[in-house]
Amino acid sequence: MSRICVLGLGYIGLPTAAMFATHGFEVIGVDINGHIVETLSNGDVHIQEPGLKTLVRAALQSGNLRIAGEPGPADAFIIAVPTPFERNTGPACRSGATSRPSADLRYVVSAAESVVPHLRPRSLVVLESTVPPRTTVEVLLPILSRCGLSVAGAPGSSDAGQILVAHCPERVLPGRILEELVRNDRLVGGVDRASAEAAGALYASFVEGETLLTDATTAETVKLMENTYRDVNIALANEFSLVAQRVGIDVWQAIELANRHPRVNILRPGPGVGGHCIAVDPWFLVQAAPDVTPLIQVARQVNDSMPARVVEQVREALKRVDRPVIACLGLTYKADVDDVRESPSVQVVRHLVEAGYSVRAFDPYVRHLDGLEGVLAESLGQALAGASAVLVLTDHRLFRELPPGALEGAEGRLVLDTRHCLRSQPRP
Ligand code: SAJ
Repeated sequence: MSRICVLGLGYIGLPTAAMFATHGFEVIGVDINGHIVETLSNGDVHIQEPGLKTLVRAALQSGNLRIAGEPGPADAFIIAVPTPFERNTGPACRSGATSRPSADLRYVVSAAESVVPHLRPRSLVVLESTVPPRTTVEVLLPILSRCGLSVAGAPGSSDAGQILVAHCPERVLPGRILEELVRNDRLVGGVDRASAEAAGALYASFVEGETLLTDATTAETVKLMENTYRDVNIALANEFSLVAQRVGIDVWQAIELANRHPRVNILRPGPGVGGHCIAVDPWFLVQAAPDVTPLIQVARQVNDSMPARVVEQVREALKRVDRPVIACLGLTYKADVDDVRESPSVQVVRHLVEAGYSVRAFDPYVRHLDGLEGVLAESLGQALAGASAVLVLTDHRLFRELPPGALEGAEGRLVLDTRHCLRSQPRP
């Protein structure tokens, strides 16, 4: 197997394409977004991720990575396109019932359709996108079957399918993608044994962790379980922070003390959960079994309610300040990434603006944000000038490393640190 076509050159597809290209494969990297194709073809990289630019440039310069707007012939096709979620706006929701978002598979479907004409006997198709359980079997296989060859695992196909199919979910942490792509164990869910073995062998070309072979539906579910586990645990930390406020204790000290128990490891409370994974994936499990997942659904609601809680805290803290100007620091969903998808920090800023506060927001990784152009400051200094209060929303290194007291300044501004990330003043 020497030629690979990677569909979707985003946070996962691009590093994966570059990784294969620097491990001896001939790779066609495909994206339907003309701007991304053009940027990459010029040797620039549209994603901020440590080491990625260097890796992509090395892959392009080696001649092993070619960027294209549509797929071409290859031995393996890797689908790494986004799976957004759509909020249910049906009659039940309009009547006030709880809306349960579900997966929007349109990009997965069109990527799968685009590879059909290129399938040949022994082609391997790998779905990396995070999807609800049974998507590989119930959505992907029927599309691939249109190629006219027998597809492994598809109803009516012979035992030995001519087209091999697997789901190999990505599990890498934004900010550490390249390291985790290589070091993490890799889940490989085949629609049959031959598919799992072929996909496992492909990833073993660069994965140093173990390749764990299973079936496609188990791999889909495991990926969702991992992110749901984290979401529920963050919700618990957030709920503890609300209890702590109510009983008048410092939640950070309380968590530190509780975590001294050998079997307790409470995560960090904050302004909520963002990003395109943890804030989304639990809904894909709920979608599969809504009546048996009350805990998962409530955890999502707890985390989604956190931006509004932060706004309540700000309102309470500033109620005696006349016409306050608030400097909001950090807009991305977590530290030192450039991703604002589902970011609770952005939601807090939007709520504050809607509530009529005068806001100046600064994030070293964000230069533009739809609808918030008027509040974006170009520098930390510009955000702080004239501010009566500072709200820290994302724990970027730039803010973590500020000297104690830097944000209070000579003016003695009120500082609310939702991430507990600032260096504290030495105690007198
Ligand atoms: N967060 C907290 N408290 C914490 C930890 C995180 O409030 O103690 C918040 C973060 O600020 C952020 C959100 O949760 O808003 C998610 O951040 P994260 O660093 O926990 O995770 P992601 O979304 O960047 O990446 C996750 C990872 N999954 C797990 O750790 C189980 C990663 O391994 C997955 O590959 C990725 O989702 C994905 O693509 O699915």
